[in-house]
Amino acid sequence: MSQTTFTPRVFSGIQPSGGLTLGNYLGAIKRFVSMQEEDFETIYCMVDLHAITAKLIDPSELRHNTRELAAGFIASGISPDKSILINQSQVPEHAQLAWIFNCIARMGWMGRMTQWKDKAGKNAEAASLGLFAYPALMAADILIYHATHVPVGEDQKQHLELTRDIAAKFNHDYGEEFFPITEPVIEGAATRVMSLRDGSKKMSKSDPSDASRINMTDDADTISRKIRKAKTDPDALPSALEGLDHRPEARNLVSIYAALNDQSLEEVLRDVGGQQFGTFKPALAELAVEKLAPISSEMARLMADTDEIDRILAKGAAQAREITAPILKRTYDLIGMVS
Ligand code: AQP
Repeated sequence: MSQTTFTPRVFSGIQPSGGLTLGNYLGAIKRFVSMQEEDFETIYCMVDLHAITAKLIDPSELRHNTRELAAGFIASGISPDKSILINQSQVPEHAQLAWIFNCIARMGWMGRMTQWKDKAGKNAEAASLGLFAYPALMAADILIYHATHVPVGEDQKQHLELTRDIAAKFNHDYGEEFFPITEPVIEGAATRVMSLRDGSKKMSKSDPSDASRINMTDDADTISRKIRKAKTDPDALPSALEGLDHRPEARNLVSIYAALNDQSLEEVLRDVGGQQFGTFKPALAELAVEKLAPISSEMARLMADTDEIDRILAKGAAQAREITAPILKRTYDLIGMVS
């Protein structure tokens, strides 16, 4: 196969399945923002088609979540002038390519996805077909742009590997290096932010306990209270990284501090080693409020006029389709569909 050169292009998305969490912000959005300033075209997406795979959402709530997520992206620093901002269902080529990928991916590949196993739980028979096919739609989201890089949190690593497998199989089956083999970008001090109530569980928007997460819309008092009540152990903080071994809750709070303050874990531990949580938690709460309050107040301002958000998403969809329509057309041609 001939060597193809792809435009350096970033794609990533977040589900409007609830409100944005600190996990989404530190694991994904902070990197989305910085990649805008690098040598990439950047496309960021509210993946509303994914949001209905685990359970159906009240229609007005889904619309609200989607606009609020767009507000969260913009308030965090994603500029509609530098990045293409879209809502997935407004760019139909995502779903069209997903169908093709449903026919490329193998059942065995999908069945091995840990997110499928976690979310379907013991009752896989009752899970939706969409939940099973979720990673094929995610591969389509990425590859319909020929995206070369995808910034994500740790939890999405396996889905990115599947995206690479789908691209490689398509390229092999149709004898052309048509889709790029996309690189995951998993960077930062907090690529896996854990629940504040249980250091072995990921912080998640759909966790039934609101105390387990910091929502990007939480006010200062709520953030402080949640951090004060976060589960910890009785020991003082260590001065070196090895001292966090087997202390998942302590590691989580130190990682959050490091990511919010753009420091490494080692740097934070050098400063706070020896402190009790009674001292460290208020410092973390103060830092979290300082960093998150401007974002939540800008989100509130944007949500006061959702027409502006809708205009941004309509413009983004039009820009996106200039990229996606020719890629879908060429995909159909390669497969042998008459056009
Ligand atoms: N806790 C986390 N730590 C680091 N990164 C995280 N991400 C999510 N949670 C964390 C990253 O955010 C991006 C978007 O994720 P998503 O919302 O589309 O899906 P998710 O990973 O399933 O997130 P949630 O909050 O757990 O949603 P629900 O509860 O609906 O399933 C991804 O890059 C993800 O890695």
